[in-house]
Amino acid sequence: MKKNKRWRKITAAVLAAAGILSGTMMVQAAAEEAAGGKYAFISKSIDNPYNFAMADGFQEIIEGAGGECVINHPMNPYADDQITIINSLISQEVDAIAIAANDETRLTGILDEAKEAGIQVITVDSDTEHSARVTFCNQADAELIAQTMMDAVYDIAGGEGEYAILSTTPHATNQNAWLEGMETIAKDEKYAGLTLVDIAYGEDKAEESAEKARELIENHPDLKVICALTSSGITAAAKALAEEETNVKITGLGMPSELAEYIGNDEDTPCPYAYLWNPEDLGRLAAYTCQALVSGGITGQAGDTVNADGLENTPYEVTALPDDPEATEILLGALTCFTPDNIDTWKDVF
Ligand code: RAM
Repeated sequence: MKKNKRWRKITAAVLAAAGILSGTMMVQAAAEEAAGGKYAFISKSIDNPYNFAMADGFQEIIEGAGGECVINHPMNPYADDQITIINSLISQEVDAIAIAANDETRLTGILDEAKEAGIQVITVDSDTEHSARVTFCNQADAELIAQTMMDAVYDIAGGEGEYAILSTTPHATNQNAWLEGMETIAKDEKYAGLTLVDIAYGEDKAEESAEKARELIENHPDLKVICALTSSGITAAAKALAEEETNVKITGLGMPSELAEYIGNDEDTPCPYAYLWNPEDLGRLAAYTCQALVSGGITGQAGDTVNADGLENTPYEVTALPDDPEATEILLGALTCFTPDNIDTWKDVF
């Protein structure tokens, strides 16, 4: 079946080159192919509402166009779990894989195999080595995220004192990019009064993240702020802080629907404010990108555009990475701040 589809694409291309098939017919053929394809989404792990939100957005667009959607949530946020899934998807002859990578380098071999099998591979949320994927649907600029996090810590700590960072695993590309960004920004004079005392890894799991938050409070009696770069971690840690009745505050990246009860201005509420992008839209953008690649509408090169009906910034431009002009990404947009004033509205959105 896969070969037939490829053959259709090749036939259409040959006919078009010979001037036999009109441009409109080409687009139609491509759209039909994209609509009928089999599209896979691989999240970092199960037990994380953020990943379900991304998967929902992805599925909505794929099935809305008549495609088949295969959603995979690994049991653990590790490369090995994702490698097993990718192997299976190669056997299933899917047309495209969108993956939130648990590891920057360890997926390269298996993703190369997927590409050799004719599968379009993109990353979303968390990137791999650039050669392993065609393009990356990036939620927001890593420097912007890092700057936003540092400024939140600075503001909540009152410009001075101890802070800690709660991450997921030491291998997650997105977490590491934001972390490194924060460490660079922290060298600026403005942040000289702040001291990073610990980086904890909660594996994107509720229990582990809560446990790490408790350890941070215990090990650092002068700790003022925890910055959680993980949506499942921030909620679990916020709950732990509320239970511990500590003065330590938390901020970071979190889903408003989950965090709502922990956001507030009063002393007892652990989170003054937090940030995120729309994870459903990120999943939708990944789906549109996969469809455009499978249909041949784009190749993932800089200058391509992805039409994403219903998304705020459509059409989305494929841009070259400043540090690797051969590689590209597609930026979803900016971050939204969830405050005591707007949380009641946002908690019903995602
Ligand atoms: C967690 C994951 C994900 C990250 C969000 C903010 O759910 O680590 O990759 O983007 O948090």
